[in-house]
Amino acid sequence: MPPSTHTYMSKQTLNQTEGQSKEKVSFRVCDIISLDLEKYERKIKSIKIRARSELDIFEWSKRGYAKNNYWIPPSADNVFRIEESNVSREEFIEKFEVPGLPVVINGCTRGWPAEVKWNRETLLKKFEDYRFKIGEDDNGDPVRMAFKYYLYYLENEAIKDDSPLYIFDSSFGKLKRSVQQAEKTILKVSPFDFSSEVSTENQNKSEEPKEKQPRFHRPCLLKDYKVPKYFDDDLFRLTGEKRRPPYRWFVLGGERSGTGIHFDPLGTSAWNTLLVGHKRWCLFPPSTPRKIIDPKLKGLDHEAVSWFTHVYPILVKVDKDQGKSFAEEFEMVQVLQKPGETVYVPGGWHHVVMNLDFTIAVTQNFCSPTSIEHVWLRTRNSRPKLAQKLLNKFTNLSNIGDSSSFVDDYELEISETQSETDDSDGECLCYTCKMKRKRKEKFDKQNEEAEQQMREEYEKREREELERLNQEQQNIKGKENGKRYNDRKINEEIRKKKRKKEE
Ligand SMILES: O=C(O)CCC(=O)C(=O)O
Ligand SMILES: [Fe+2]
Repeated sequence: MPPSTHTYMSKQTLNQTEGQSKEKVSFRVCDIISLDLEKYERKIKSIKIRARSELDIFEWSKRGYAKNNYWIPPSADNVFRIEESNVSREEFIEKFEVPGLPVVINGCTRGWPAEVKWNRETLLKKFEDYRFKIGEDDNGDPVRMAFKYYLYYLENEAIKDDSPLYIFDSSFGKLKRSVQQAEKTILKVSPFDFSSEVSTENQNKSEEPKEKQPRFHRPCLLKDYKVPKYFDDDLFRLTGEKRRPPYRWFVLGGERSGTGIHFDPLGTSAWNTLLVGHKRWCLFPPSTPRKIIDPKLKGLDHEAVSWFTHVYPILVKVDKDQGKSFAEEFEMVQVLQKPGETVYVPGGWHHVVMNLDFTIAVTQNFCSPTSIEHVWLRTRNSRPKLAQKLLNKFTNLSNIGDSSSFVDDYELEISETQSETDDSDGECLCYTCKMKRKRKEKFDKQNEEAEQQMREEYEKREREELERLNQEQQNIKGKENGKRYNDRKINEEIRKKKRKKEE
C-alpha cells in the first residue's frame, strides 16, 4: 500500500483519536506527593544543560513545535497488522522475518501485569525517588532524574519544550551484588532488579536509620511483561548476560519526545510494545539512501520532532516530474501505534519515532536464528569477540560443523574477488570489483541529486516560513496601530460627549 501523503488530520478526527485512549490525567504529581520545588528548579536546569549542552537553556522552546499538530489520520497508517493468537511462529518467520518486513502485532500484552501496573499513578507510588536515565552527557555518562521530578517536568515546562526529555532506561538486572546491597540503604532502587524482591517489612528490620530506607516495595518491571512468542529465541542470550550489549529498555515520555532517525546497532532486530499512549513511526527499508532520510540540513538537529516537522513533509511531497514522492519511491512504512500494539522492526530498517501523547513502552533488541548472518556481518569488525562467540554457540547449537557454516560463503566471496592486478590506488581490477564500484558510483550520483533536491526544498520552506512569520508580525503591528487609532477615536468621542454635557 503506498504511504498516504496526509500530514495532519482534521480537528474532528484528531479529537476522536486523541480522546480514545489518552490516559486520563486525573491527578497532578503534587496531589500525591510533596515536592521540593526549589530543588526541582535547580535540578531541571543542570539536567537540561548536561543532557543537551548544545542548546541554550532558554532555547528549549524556541522553535514553537508545541503549537503544531503531529497526529496523523488512521488512514495514513500503512503497516500490516496481525493478531498474535492467529499467527504461528513458523508463519511469522516465513511472512515477516525472512523477507524482513515490519509488522504490528496485536494481543501480545494480554495477561501482562504491566497492563494494570504501568500507569502514572502506580509507577509514581513505586518509583518516586528512583532516578531513571533521561539521556547522556558529553562524556557519555548517564544523566538521571528522580521519577517524581520527571513527571512534574512533564506537567509543566515540557508542555512547551520542542523536544522534551525522554526516559530511556536499560538498567534491567544489571546491578552487582555489592551495588544492590549499597542501594538498599539509599533512596535509589533499580526497578529492573529482578534477582530479589525485597519487601518493605525486611527493609524495616535492617539496621539502617528509618529515613534512609527505600520508602517503597522493591518492584520488578521484568516480571510485568513477557517477550512475545516470535522473539523469544534470542541468540545473544548464548553470549551471556555480561558480554551482550544493552538490549532492553523501559521507555516513558511526553508529547513530542522521541527517537531521531537511526537503525538499530549490530544488525539486531527489535520489538517495541506500547502500554499507554500513541507513537508515530516512519520506517524505511535498509537499502534506502541515508542522505535522503537523514539529510544534513542547516540548523536542523537530530530530534524526532524536527524530522517530522522538516524532513517528513518533503518526503511525502509528490515530485511533479516523477509523479511520486520519495516516501513512495523508497516504500516508507508509516505507523500510528496504539496501546497494546507491538511494532516489529527488522534488522537494518531505518526508523524514527515520536510520542504523540504520554506514552509508556518496553522495547528489546535481539538476534533471531533467521538474522544471525546479518548480525554476524555487522558485529565481526566492531565486536569481533562477541561475533565469534555468537557464531560458535550458534553452530554448536544447530549441530552444523564449522565447515558448512555460512561464514564460508564470505571467505569464498573474498577469494573470488581477489585479483593479481592492482592499480596504483591499490584498487582491485577484477571484473566483480569493477562492476561493484560502477554500481556504487551510479547510486551515489542518484543520491546526490536527490539530496540537492531536498536541500532546495528545505531552504524554500524555510524562506516561506520566515515570510509567513514576518507577515504575521506585520499584521499584529497593523492591528495594534488600528486598535490605537480606534482607542483614540473612542476617547475623542467620550471627551466630546463630556464637553457637550458640561455645556
Ligand atoms: O520508542 C521509541 O522511542 C523508539 C525506540 C527505538 O527505536 C530504539 O530503542 O531503538
Ligand atoms: Fe530503534
